[in-house]
Amino acid sequence: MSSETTKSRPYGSKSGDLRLSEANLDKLPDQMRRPAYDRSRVTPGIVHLGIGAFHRAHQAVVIDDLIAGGATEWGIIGASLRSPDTRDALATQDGLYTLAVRSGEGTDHRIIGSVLALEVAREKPGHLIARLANPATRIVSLTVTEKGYCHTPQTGELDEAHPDIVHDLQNPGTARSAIGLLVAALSRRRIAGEPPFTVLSCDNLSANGHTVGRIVTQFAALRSRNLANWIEAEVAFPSTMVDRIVPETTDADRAAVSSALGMIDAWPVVTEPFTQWIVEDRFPAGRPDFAAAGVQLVSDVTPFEHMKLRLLNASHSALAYLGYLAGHETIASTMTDPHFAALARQVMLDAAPTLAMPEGTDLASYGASLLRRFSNPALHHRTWQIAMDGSQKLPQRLLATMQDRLRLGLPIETHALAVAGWMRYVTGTDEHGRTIDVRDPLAAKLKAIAESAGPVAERLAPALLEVDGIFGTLGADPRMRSAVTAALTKLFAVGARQAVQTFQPTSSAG
Ligand code: CS2
Repeated sequence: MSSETTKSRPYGSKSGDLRLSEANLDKLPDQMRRPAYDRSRVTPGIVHLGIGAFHRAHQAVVIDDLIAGGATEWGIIGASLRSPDTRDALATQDGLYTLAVRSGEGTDHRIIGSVLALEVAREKPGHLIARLANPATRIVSLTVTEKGYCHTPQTGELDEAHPDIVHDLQNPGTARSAIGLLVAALSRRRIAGEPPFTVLSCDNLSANGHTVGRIVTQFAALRSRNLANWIEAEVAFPSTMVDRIVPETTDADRAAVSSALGMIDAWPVVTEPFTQWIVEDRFPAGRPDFAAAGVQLVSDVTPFEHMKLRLLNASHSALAYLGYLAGHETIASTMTDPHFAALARQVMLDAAPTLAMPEGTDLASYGASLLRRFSNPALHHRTWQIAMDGSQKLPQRLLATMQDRLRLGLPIETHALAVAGWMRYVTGTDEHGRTIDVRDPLAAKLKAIAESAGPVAERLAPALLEVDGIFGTLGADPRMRSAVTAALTKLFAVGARQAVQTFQPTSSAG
């Protein structure tokens, strides 16, 4: 979700170009919305780790609204873990950037002012740890993507062999991972006798709050049992469900936004009109009045999180792998093929019986709205972008549903086709023999498996299903093996387009 993988190219660096900044706000077109508050009076209360496009189009917008309503003690310090690109682009803009909301009706531009300063952990980890340890920081939120949690996706446990974890255990003062940074700062708070901050994960992990809580505590226990006990007793890790589709910003977006502004914005964010944030209300260190900005506060976010992961993200991933293989560059383009739209819908229908939603939840209209959002022609959301990091995404998006459906005695062909799409994709060669740029922490391992199995479904499917960190015990289930092997056989035989076009869900799909 964070755009740490996005490479910003020098943009608008010609001298003489007017640049978005505090001083130039009054030179923007009159009607353009901008911070309706005095930014110099805003103080930081939140440090956000992973200041990519998603955070800037989602949480930072909510905070911008709240500050405008008077919550001036909740400004954001944004940190990237590794890449200096966002900091470099926004520092000269005083942290200001444009939110461009696109739909079929056009684009709405708004300047966001809630990000007060930016940091890069890798450059000055000590500085960032000191910020986190400062009692003024009451919430530390995260969008570091699934792989940023240094865990085993299938189990949700800390991956103790992860190179960043090994590094951070040996060098707590120069931690690299989000987990190492959080624990270094929490340890300082404890030693100083200060109350901790609340940790707010905003990534698409199952039970994201519980998961990050577990990983942080496991990491802390490797440093000191007392520290781990203190974290367990004192630190709140509310779970959240976050939703907004935010494609990577392209140079064309930069140019279009800058032309609307009449000045350069080196890194605007582009998104859809829809936005949703559901948060568990556990903030012992205080929180802004989220509800005033439309955030839903609940006591248990699990059902909403499952609904989103299993309907939105699951069908997104299915469209991404199969759409990419069928030659579609974007989700909107994939959705123009009615068979792909039908498949996305079927992924959602099949997930429905595995959900336990609160009374009154209308899953059918939720699903229909997702299909409309995916079809938004104004968003250039690349299938390749969503296909990234499949090893970290599959368990909570697709596999959990398959597990539940098998338990309920229901067929799993629809999801098996999506998983087979991922398998075909990670071979690294497309249907025309061209290389696929597979981005995944396990890419090398997956490629080696694909090379030794060859393009033979009966060998490749079982070999990939044995990757324990992804599939766990589900990989050994004969029903799983046969459904995925059958789908992969078809993909190799007729290609993704035809496999989707001829796909018939079993009638008792639930
Ligand atoms: C997408 C998500 O990149 C992906 O894997 O499925 O980022 C998706 O766009 C968001 O979760 C929507 O809220």
